[in-house]
Amino acid sequence: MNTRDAVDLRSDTVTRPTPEMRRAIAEAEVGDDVLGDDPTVIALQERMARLMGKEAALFVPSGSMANQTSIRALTDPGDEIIAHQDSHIYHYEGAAFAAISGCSLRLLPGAHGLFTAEQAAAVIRPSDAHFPRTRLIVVENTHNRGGGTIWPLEQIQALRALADQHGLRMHLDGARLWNACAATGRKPHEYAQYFDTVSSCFSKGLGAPVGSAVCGSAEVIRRVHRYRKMFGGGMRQAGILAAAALYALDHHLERLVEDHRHARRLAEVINTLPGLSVDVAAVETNILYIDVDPQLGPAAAFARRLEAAGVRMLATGPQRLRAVTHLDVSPEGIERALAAIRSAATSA
Ligand code: TLP
Repeated sequence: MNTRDAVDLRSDTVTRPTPEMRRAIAEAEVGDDVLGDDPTVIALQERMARLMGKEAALFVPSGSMANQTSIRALTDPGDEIIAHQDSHIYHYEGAAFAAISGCSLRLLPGAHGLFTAEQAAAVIRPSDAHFPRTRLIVVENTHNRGGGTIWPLEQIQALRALADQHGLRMHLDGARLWNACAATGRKPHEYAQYFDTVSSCFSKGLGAPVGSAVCGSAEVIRRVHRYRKMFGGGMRQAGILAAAALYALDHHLERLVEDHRHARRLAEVINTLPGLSVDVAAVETNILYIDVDPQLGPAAAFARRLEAAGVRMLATGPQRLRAVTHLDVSPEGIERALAAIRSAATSA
C-alpha cells in the first residue's frame, strides 16, 4: 500500500495543513520577527499570553526549543531538575538539559507519568556545597510516554506549594496541554497559573505545520527570547507560521474531543484482539500504548506488518507500540485501521 493512503497513527505531528489553514498562511501579514515587527507573530504572542494568563509569550520553532529555552532561563549550570523518569525532556531532547543548560535530572517514578509532591519533597537536596542545587520541577501535561495522561490539578497545586516553600521554579511541558483542557473542560490558564514557564505546541493536535510558544512573566520571557536567539531559533517572516497557529486556535481546539473518542474506540477494540493489550481505562486523551505479545513477534516487526496492511504506528519499546489520533484521521479511518490491525494480529 502507498504510505500516503495508510492511516498514520505514528504521531499527531503528522497532520498536513488543511486548505483553509493554507489560505490563512497565504494571506498572513508578515514583517521581520527578529526585528520585532511581524504583526501576525505579535498577535499570536498576545493571544497566547492571554490564554495562559501570563504577562508575555514567545513564538518558537518547536516544543523542544520551548522546553529548552525555558529550562535555560530558569536554571544555572550545576542545578538539578526534578522530572518524571518517562518525561520527554529526559528521553527525546538529546540530553539538552545537560548539553545546553548544564543541569542534572533527578528522575521520579510513578504510574502514567505522574508523581506526587511527597516524592518530590524527598529528593530536594539540602543546602550543602557537596550537592547540586535543586532548582526546577518539570511537569508534562498531558504525559506522552505515560499514555496521554492528564495531571490532576490538586497534584500540581501541591507541587507549587512545595516549590514555593523551597524557592524552586516550575516549568510545564504543555506540548499537549490543549488535550488536557479539551478532556477536562478546564481553561489553559487554570493549569498555567502554577508554573513560571509554560510551553505549548501548535504542531501536534492543533494541526499547524510548525511552532510552539513559551508563556511566562515579562522578565522570564525576556530571558527565553535571549536564549531563542542564542540557540538559532530567531525566525524572520514567521507570520506565515503564526497565522497557521492562530487559525488552529480558532478552528481546531474544540474538535480535539473527537480524537479522544477515536483513541478510546481503538483501545477498546484492540484490547479484544489476540496478542494485543491496551490499558483501556488509562486512555484519557489521544495517545494509546499497545503491548504486543512476543507470539506476534517484536513490536518493530509487527509495526512493519501493520504498515503493509495500511496502518502506521511507532514501536516505542521491544514489545510496545504507540498510536496517536489526530485531525487527519476520520471515523472511517479508525474503522479501516481496526480492520487492518485485526487482520495483522489474526494472520500472525
Ligand atoms: N513528541 C514527539 C516525539 O518527540 C516523541 C511525538 O511524536 O510525540 N514535549 C512533548 C510532551 C512531546 O510529546 C514533544 C514531541 C515535544 C515536547 C517536542 O516537540 P517538538 O517535536 O516540536 O520539538
